[in-house]
Amino acid sequence: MEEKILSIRRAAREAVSSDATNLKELDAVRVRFLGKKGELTQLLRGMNQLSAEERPKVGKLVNEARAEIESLIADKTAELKSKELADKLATESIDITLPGRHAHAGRLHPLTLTLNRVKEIFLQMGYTVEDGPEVETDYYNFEALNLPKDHPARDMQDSFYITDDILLRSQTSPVQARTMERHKNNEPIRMIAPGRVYRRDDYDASHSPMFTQVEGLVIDKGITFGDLKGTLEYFLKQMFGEKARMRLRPSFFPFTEPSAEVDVSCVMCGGHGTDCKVCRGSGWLEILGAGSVHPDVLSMSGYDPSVVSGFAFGMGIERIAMLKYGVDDLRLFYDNDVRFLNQF
Ligand code: 2NL
Repeated sequence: MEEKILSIRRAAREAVSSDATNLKELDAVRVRFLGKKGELTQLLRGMNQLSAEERPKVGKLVNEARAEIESLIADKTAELKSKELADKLATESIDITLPGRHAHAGRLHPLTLTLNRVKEIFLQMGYTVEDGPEVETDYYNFEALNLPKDHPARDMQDSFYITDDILLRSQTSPVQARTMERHKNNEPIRMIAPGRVYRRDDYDASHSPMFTQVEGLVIDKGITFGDLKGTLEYFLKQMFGEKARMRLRPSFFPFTEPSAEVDVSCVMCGGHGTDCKVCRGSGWLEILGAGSVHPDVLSMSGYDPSVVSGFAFGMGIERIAMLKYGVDDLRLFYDNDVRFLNQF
């Protein structure tokens, strides 16, 4: 038995020093001697056949053998690990002179940038930002805004109808109508409603069946057309710079009376007009629609037009972004070509 243990120790020394040239082989050696079916373990199993005097003696020898083999393997493990690290360092060298890889940071879309600026300007004036559903009922999209059933804008050819009574909103005004309904007792409102709107338009350089609109609504006692003028002039100067001038032209919307088209002096030529391609020589650019809220629109949503009055306006964010950034085709905003988007 003692002879057997000595021979196992010899064999283990030999195996650790010559058979194990890497960590995997070393583990195989460990299993061979110390594993569940290993040579030393087998020996321990056979000990119940020994006499009572021999057992502790042999047990001690086996333990000594196990301790020696374990320590041999531990030393060899450390040796192999440091050898592997040294090999790695020698073969996997890093060229620290290589230029770094560029990390591309995302950025905000030009329409988002423009919308953020519009929101910021009105938030500074104390407006709230409201939103509502893009799938609307005929009532909120048209009826509540004084568009009677036979109005041409309600033609099936002009809007995306889902059923006879449900459609994709063609303007953000339903958000205003819903907000007015929530307010009672002629409470004042100062709000903007930004969001996507849908119309059955062509898709070309200046039209899209989906675009981003911002509408505004102010209701209070004593609100006049003069308040509208002052507000929009301030907005346009904030948006396009102090030099920007404003012009109103009479117009018509079913939901406002009187109504106006709002022009801003050309952002390209400053209003000169001469040879200007942006304003086509006129010096002016149409930028907003606006007016005093029609009394019927107020009463339809629970306001008393003999107590309060209001103004409202609407603008297309794509058009403002085109003018602000000098983009001549609105489709560029939807293509999402990163070579375009990276420029903002
Ligand atoms: C436009 C022109 C406009 C309004 C929108 C409005 C909303 C309510 C009451 C009265 Cl609830 N008016 N909105 C008024 C005038 C013009 O939009 O967006 N052109 C692109």
